[in-house]
Amino acid sequence: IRRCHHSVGIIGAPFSRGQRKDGVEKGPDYIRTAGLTEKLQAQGCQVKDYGNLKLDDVPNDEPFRKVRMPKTVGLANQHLADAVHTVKKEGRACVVLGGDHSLAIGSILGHARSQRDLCLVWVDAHADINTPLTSPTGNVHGQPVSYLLKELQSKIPVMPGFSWIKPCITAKDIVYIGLRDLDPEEHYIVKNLGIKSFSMTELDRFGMGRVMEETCDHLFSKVNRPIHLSYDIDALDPLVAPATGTPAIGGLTYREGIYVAEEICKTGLLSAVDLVEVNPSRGKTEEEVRSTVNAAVSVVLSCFGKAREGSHPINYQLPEP
Ligand code: Z70
Ligand code: MN
Ligand code: MN
Repeated sequence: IRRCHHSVGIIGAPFSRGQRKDGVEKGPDYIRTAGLTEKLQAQGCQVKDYGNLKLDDVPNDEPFRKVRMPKTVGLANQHLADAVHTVKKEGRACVVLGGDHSLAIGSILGHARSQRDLCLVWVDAHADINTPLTSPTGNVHGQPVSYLLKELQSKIPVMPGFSWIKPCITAKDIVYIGLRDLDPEEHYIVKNLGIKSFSMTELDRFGMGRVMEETCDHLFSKVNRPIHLSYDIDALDPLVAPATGTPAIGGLTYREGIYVAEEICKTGLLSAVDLVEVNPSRGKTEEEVRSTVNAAVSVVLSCFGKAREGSHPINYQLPEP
């Protein structure tokens, strides 16, 4: 069975100001050069590439408390939210290629404009749920979830560049997969709000099969909803995806990483995907860059119908002798 009747819109989001390391802005073009569009088309997807967002630094962008470049990150997310909204209005599944994970703010808010009841699967070594006031680094890529959560609204200060942001999800709408590097304040928030979380410990206990079953049970217990999959490449083990800003040892195998995407695809509910934190400049060798980019492409292909069991056109007929 050919599962993929997907219409897909690709947005390049070369965000880099949500963190401090150069090179992550090159992620979208490396992923394209590896043949993402052609490979999606070859598996039956209809693809429209919306190109890269044009992002500029806002002048005089002083830190707000510790938060770095708030106006620049806020404005970039406003542009991305508009672009994602456009893709959804045109009836496509949206793929946002990053760029750092601060882009999840605009990606999810833009998605929520057309899909009000969306749920969020966050695949990452990190929870990215620091508030501006708990962040140990000031990097917005460690904070995006905090701006999106209704339960944390009272803990978010008014910040330059961020006044347009209104939280659109609640704690019960989120599932984390792959966590292994949280700040104490983040662990407090995740536990205190009761966010469903499958850290590497739960993965070791249950295996990825049961983790994905419970993920779907948690999100779709009452009704089916559109899924926003926010996939940080650093969820994968650094042996598979070393070219990323904050590699964390002990991550998902390639097989586990692909399995997440296959299962999300099989729900038929995938509405938008972020693929973030591919940083070609962080590869120590060409091979490390190739392996990381290849993993990113494979995750997206699996999101949109590529199956390891194989597949065939629905009307296929064997040739007659
Ligand atoms: C830390 C912070 C983070 C990614 C690092 C790190 C967050 N918790 N996220 N790398 N992708 O700065 O808030
Ligand atoms: Mn992340
Ligand atoms: Mn991460």
